[in-house]
Amino acid sequence: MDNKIAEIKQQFLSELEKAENSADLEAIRVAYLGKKGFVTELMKEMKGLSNEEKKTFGQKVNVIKGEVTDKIAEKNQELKEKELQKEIDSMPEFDISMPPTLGEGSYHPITLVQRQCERIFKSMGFTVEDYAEVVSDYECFESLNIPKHHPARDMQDTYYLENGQLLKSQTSAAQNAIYKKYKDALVNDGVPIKAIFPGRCFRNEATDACHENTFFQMEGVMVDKNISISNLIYFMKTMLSEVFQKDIKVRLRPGFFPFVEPGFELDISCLICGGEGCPSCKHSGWLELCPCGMIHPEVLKAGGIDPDEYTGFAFGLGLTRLVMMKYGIKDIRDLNGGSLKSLTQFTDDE
Ligand code: FA5
Repeated sequence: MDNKIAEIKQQFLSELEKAENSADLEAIRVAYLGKKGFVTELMKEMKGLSNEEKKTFGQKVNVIKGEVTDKIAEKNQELKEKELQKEIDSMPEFDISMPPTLGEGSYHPITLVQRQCERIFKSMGFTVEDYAEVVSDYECFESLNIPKHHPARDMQDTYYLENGQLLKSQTSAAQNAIYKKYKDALVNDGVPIKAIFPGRCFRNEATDACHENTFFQMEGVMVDKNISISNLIYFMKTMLSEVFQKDIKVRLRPGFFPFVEPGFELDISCLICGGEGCPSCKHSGWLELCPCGMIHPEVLKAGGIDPDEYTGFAFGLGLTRLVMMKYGIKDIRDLNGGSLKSLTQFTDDE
């Protein structure tokens, strides 16, 4: 009997040695520990033995059974590790320091048009200013001749922060700081203030095809002696014809803004429907693009500039709407939607 146990053990070890994968191992397990396996069959051989012999033999069978079970478990672990290593080895090498192999990114259409406008205005002697998105009530309203409780505030449903500051609802919020920054050069050296300041604006708007709660404007101001409305019209027309590379139909309507006097609304003929009327232009054929006007004397005064000596114009171009017109984007929400499929089709065409 001892010989038989030794033989089985020997045979088991040599078969185990040859097992290459978990399927081989399972076959060995069944061959030795299964219902009709070598180890199980050994128990049947106890039948003709005396009680004392049964006890000794039983113990030996249990030992080999335990050994076979442990060795199979060990081999199972070893094979699993080997299989994992094989899988790792077969994977392509990944170098974390390599640049991504995805296609090249592209600029957002708003960035493209903003940069184009910046280039055009720079070529006409304007500086490009950057300004904060969180501003004070003074910057956004009071310095612009819109005191507390003025009804003009109702036009811009503003996000106020708990600390009393607010999310800029119009790029005009930078006007006061720009006047203060350049007034000395204007007064002492006769350098006109010519600045544009593009920026993101926020209003608690119900969104539709032409309104978003987050959108871009581009403000522009020019202050010097004898600035008139003709200067304003010249700069706006030059900018629009450069952006669209064609003659654009514009119209001026009277418009009220407390920080300009007189004030206008500059509309352009809707380029999406060709002026026929569509949801993008609220079926009017015209798109309100650029409110503008002559800077109110009180606003100049708040910026430290003497309104009796200097005059100026200001405009607040709806940059997001300009982008819609330029690229024929029918719904403003596509611009904030983050869909790379729609946004990556724009390239800098200059
Ligand atoms: C203003 O914000 C004034 N600060 C503009 C101004 C500047 C007037 C300087 C005079 C002198 P208004 O609220 O109309 O005005 O907005 C200006 C432009 O921003 C609009 O013509 C429009 O093109 C764009 N705009 C306004 N609200 C939205 C919105 N919710 N979504 C997208 N564009 C908008």
